[in-house]
Amino acid sequence: MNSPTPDSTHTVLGACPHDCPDTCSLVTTVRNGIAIKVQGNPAHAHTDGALCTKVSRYTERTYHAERILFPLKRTGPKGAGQFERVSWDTALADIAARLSSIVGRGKDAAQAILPYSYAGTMGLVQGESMASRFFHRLGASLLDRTICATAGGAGLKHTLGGKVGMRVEQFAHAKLILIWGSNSIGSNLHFWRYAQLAKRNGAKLICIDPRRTETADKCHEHIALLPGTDAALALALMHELIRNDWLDHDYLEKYTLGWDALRDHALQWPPARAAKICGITEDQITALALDYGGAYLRGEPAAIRMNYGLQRVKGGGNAVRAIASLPALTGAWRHAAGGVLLSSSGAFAVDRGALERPDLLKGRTPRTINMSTIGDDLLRPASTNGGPAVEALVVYNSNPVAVAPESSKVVAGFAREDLFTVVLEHFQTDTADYADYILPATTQLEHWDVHLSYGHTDALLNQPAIAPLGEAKPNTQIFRELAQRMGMTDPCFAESDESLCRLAYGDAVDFEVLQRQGYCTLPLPDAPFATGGFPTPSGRCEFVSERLAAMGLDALPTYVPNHEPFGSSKEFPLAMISPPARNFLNSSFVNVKSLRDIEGEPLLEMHASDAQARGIADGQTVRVFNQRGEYRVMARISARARPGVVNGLGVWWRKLGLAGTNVNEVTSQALTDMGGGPTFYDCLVEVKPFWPAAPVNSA
Ligand SMILES: Nc1nc2c(c(=O)[nH]1)N[C@H]1C(S)=C(S)[C@@H](COP(=O)(O)OP(=O)(O)OC[C@H]3O[C@@H](n4cnc5c(=O)[nH]c(N)nc54)[C@H](O)[C@@H]3O)O[C@H]1N2
Ligand SMILES: Nc1nc2c(c(=O)[nH]1)N[C@H]1C(S)=C(S)[C@@H](COP(=O)(O)OP(=O)(O)OC[C@H]3O[C@@H](n4cnc5c(=O)[nH]c(N)nc54)[C@H](O)[C@@H]3O)O[C@H]1N2
Ligand SMILES: [Mo]
Repeated sequence: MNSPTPDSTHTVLGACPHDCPDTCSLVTTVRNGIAIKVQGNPAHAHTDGALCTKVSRYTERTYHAERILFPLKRTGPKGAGQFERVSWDTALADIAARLSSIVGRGKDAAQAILPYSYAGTMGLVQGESMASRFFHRLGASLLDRTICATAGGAGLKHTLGGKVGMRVEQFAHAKLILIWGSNSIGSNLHFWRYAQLAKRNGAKLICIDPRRTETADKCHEHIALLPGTDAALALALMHELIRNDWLDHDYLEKYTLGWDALRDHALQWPPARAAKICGITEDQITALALDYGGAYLRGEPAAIRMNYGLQRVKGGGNAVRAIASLPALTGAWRHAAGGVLLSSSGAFAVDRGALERPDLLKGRTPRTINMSTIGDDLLRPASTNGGPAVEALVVYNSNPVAVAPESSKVVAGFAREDLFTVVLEHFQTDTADYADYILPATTQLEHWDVHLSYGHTDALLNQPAIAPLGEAKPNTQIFRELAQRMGMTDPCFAESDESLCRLAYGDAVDFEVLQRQGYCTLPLPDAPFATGGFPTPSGRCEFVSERLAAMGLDALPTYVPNHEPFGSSKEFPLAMISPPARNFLNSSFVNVKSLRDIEGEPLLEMHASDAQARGIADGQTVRVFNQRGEYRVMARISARARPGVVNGLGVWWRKLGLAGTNVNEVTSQALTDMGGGPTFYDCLVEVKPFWPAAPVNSA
């Protein structure tokens, strides 16, 4: 905001980089070159001057005593976490030599190199700009970045046409809000503010979630369905809307595709059928239909806030399709405060081509590896995955050893002695423990970036507030220097971070506005689909999708049972979900002590009946296991868990959890119906008390 003068205090405008729908506008106070405070920008409507507990502690994370401040080279066995300090020169020269020796083996050999990254920062510049240019120029394997949202993303695309929907601020004016698969208070706090405004104005709030979350506590009703059964519930809702003729026939006629087929399909889903599958009562379904249909009859706006929690199961894409279809049945889209929102990121015109430069592939078509199956992929021999075995891995903005499913495989892959691994990080994470080199990366307070949001429709700019700590460098700079050492002379490798920030939106966003106020609101209509205009091929809300049919999938939104359906295994009778912990952000912040202290220790919430049946007492250490593995955790007997479902909260760092394990020991690498996404919440387990004296496999 104002420029630094020596020995003075000034503030700098930034953006929260974390993988969260809120993407807050930040104001950092800097005194004598040190960031002393990070606050929410009061001028930014969505942030409203307030931050979550995590990010309000951002200085604690930035100046953490365990920040990686120098390049480190491995000295012990893989995974032991033993490193020595080396110079940038030594590290970059060795890494460049190792990568060059792979590339030099001939045509397509570079595919043995794999970048692995996700949304440690959501920044468009410190994410896939210079990094992608570097890997494209090499001809390295491509990474399919599926670990979070691709099933739901595909579901939206094949229904509404993209990651589009209601404007989040409009939720404040809704009269009915379904909070579907979202713990808003924990993971989308700034949306919750709008929901509360609506509640104060008389809106009814209904939470649909297997877990009784803190959000469910504050809603008028909670429907605790079994994980992975949302499509059955949505189809039964349609059944009731049809049976009662709570339908906007004019909207259906003009702005939807395939209504007759969907109608026939939904009529096969009477509430009794869905109730059995969902593990809820028929009355709950008919009451929900009355609420949704009633809003239509009264001419009141009904809004649905979905989140990605519900698409981490085999039928995740279809579930999103079924739910995203609902507003078209009642014409809820006619209201600015009606419709559905899962992600708003499709509203941003990001010039990814300019940032990532896929043209540097120069006609080569490297194979693509799905990040959600990294365990299997690292263990695959040559030629079984469309190319050579992975020999070099460059990890940035991600902690796969903690967050990827089926840890035993992931750990075995990372432990391969013949794998050369480079990790760009702030901290010595579980993944960094397996690195040959750890390279110190800057945090958001130390670098430039530009952001979109998947929970609102404002673009943001992040300007550096302080100089890089120690010898840390931005991801972009690390790839620039590697490119230079590998003889990449294209001018695109010399572009500065500030230029990359300007490139991201081109003329679509006014950079001067970004610089002046930190954010820029996209000019969008309030009721985007009031008269159709969906970005689908037909321009309509597509109940029937030709594109899905062409891919051999069901053309209609369908209930697809889980890979591991509840009740299908005697050996592993409990369904486990592992939703986010409120004070962590995936595995980020687990090492910030004040936040870890709030979370206490890794917890497994269990219903009293399930605990009693297993002789488990509250606070006791338990083993959670299945055919894939076992992790240890403290049992919390709690009404937050419904019978039959256990909630393993948060992705803890393995080394900070019990017995060096976390929830992903038991999750599977099976994928979703569309989008190739992971199925973290489609997971059957058994739970037993842990008796230290007993042999581990005594179950
Ligand atoms: N504090 C905090 N905030 C976060 C994150 C975090 O780790 N911590 N993670 C961020 C990330 S990466 C993302 S992708 C976003 C969104 O991430 P999401 O994972 O969508 O976040 P939540 O809204 O917390 O969780 C979804 C809710 O879905 C519920 N759920 C699980 N299975 C099912 C199901 O089958 N059906 C239904 N209806 N509900 C189900 C869970 O109990 C949980 O309450 O949040 C982001 N925000
Ligand atoms: N069991 C289970 N597993 C899950 C989930 C779940 O709900 N249950 N959620 C899944 C979801 S939704 C997601 S999105 C994934 C998330 O998985 P990841 O994207 O791997 O997210 P994080 O665990 O937050 O790890 C990000 C890392 O990036 C680092 N980082 C941050 N900024 C920078 C930077 O500027 N430069 C560099 N070099 N590094 C940086 C951080 O220090 C951190 O260690 O996890 C998934 N895993
Ligand atoms: Mo995510």
